Amino acid sequence: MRDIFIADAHLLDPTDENYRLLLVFLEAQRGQVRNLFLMGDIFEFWVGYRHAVFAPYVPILEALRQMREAGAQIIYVEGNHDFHMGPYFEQTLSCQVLPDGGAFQIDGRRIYIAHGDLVNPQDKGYRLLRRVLRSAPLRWLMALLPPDWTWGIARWASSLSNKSHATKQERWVPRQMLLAHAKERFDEGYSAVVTGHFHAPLHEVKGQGTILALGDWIDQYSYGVYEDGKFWLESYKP
Ligand SMILES: [Mn+2]
Repeated sequence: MRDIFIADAHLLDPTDENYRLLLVFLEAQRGQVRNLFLMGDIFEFWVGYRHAVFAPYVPILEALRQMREAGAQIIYVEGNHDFHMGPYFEQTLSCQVLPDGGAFQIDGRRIYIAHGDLVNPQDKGYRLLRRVLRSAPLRWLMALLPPDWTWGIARWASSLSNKSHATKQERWVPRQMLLAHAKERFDEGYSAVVTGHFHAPLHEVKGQGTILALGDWIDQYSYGVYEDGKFWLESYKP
């Protein structure tokens, strides 16, 4: 049994290539996975309601339910596009939801898992926005709006931010920042740090531990694997 780590699929429409391939991948992994770590931004937009889910996400939710039924424990680390995972993830899928990431034990070793959007301590503006978006009042407001409206607002906000970020298309891992972040975690006793968010894969073994940045499920189709005490990255080629 292996552990699988996936991040940044930014799923939107079941007919998209990356969405389709994620379903194929999960089906092939079914029954062989102990822990499935969904490391954030799996969804382009998610907010959890008690009795409703967004229609485009029905196929992936069903695939996750089948993974769960086949014995996988699902751990959801929230991203900057998918948070307030809510009752569907916590109850229906019995996921362990970690809003900010944090500690996780595998085979008696402590690893640190996080989406990666908090790796930069200088990014104060983003941290404030993040706190507001995740605050209780905003969660209540979103719960009061009809799901069709939240979906529409989120798609509109995302089209605005895509426009403003159109110039910085290249994807890179801020390696030094990630190493500094990992060093702090290693000093706290963690033996591995796994993050997503940067859409570029990175795997380094430093004296104290392993650093894994997952890449994405859009261009790289990269994901992390842990088995028999070792971490590595793989790239999915169907
Ligand atoms: Mn992200």
